[in-house]
Amino acid sequence: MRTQVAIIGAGPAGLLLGQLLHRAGIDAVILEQRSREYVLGRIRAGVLEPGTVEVLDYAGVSKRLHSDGLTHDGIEIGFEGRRHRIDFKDLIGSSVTVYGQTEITRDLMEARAAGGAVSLYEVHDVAVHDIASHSPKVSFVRNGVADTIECDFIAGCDGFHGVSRPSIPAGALTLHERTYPFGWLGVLADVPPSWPELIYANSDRGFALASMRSPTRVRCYVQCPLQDRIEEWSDGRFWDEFRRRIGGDVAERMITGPSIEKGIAPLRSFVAEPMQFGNLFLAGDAAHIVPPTGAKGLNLAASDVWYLYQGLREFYRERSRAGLDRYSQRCLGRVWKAARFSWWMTTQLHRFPGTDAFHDKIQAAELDYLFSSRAAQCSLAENYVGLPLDPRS
Ligand code: RFL
Ligand code: PHB
Repeated sequence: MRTQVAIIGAGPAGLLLGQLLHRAGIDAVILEQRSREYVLGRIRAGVLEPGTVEVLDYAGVSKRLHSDGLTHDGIEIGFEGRRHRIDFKDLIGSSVTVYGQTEITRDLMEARAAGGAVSLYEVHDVAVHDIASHSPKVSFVRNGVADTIECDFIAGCDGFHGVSRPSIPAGALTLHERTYPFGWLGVLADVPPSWPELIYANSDRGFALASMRSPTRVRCYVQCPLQDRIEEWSDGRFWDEFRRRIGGDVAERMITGPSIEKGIAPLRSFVAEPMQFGNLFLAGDAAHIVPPTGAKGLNLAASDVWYLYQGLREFYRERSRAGLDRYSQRCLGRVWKAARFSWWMTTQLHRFPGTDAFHDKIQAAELDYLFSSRAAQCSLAENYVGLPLDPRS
């Protein structure tokens, strides 16, 4: 089999790249180790920056996003029994869109099927070869039969645990990492949210996030110890803990219901530099992970893909490698700023085990400054809503 771009991974990064390339007449094959249903069953991101929405508009997959997505003009931050609103619209004249990653994935899968582009699901033993050459290859096994795709470029969109990043020779990559001493326990439930906007709460029992997917579906999280097992968290225990952390009128009026999904995710900051080697390009979680507190992971995947798409289009239209050669550099400026913001949100809003009173006082001072300074609020708003995709060109 031969294609122009072999894409490993059918998460949002791989599917979005496939869609952009398909519309530009560039041939691509997507290889995914899981089934379609499994990919659609993963509950993850929920907040889209306007820049991500623009890329999805450009890719022609935003019809449902515009009809079903919820526009949010701000967020609330809970601390010491009070909630403070950060009004994006007033501060920076912009907003975010609440629309689930699952729905974006579904929209992209449907567009790909309608366009007749090739996606191979449930492929195993995916391996990349000759990535430093002009004719890289991807080998894999499907239905017990070994096969190889020859291509011009490989896009490693296979997430943090994929095969692409580890295929780059040791020594060519620098890895930067921070882990956090807690995870997020998340619950999805079919009940209407009793909060109009997302609430990020730093309570003395730990962090909680009140989010949503639609007017009839909530997504809620609590910070939990890393060693907690999901079986220890009945729905009743989760809602009780969530209520205590969110507090106030929301705790009193909120409606709870049985969880339709429940999981614990560890928190990590990770960046691999550079994001390319030869003709292998990493995009999305394959190259970097941010803790979910800043809602940046999916948005970074979309901006990487946008830059990679531009580089590939330039190569096929103008036979110029200039955009591809600059790919990593273009991505990393934005990646590090999102890594900083996500680390900052995580640090300010969670309770860290084993810290002293000095740490707590500094955290309280930082939040007090945020609630009282328009400049600090503008900075949060600007980063949350998303830094421009391309400040220099
Ligand atoms: P994905 O989604 O992990 O997709 C990678 C795909 O590659 C496949 N794969 C392979 N395929 C073939 N061969 C192999 N060897 C393979 N190895 C892996 C996998 O099966 C998978 O289908 O990465 P991608 O596309 O880069 O997308 C990244 C986003 O999924 C991620 O950054 C976000 O979900 C992060 N995130 C959030 N991001 C936001 O922008 N806003 C949010 O509100 C937000 N909330 C979250 C989040 C992530 C969370 N978790 C669970 C980590 C909330 C949570 C709880
Ligand atoms: C979500 O709705 O899943 C969500 C929203 C905001 C975040 C993280 C997750 O910061």
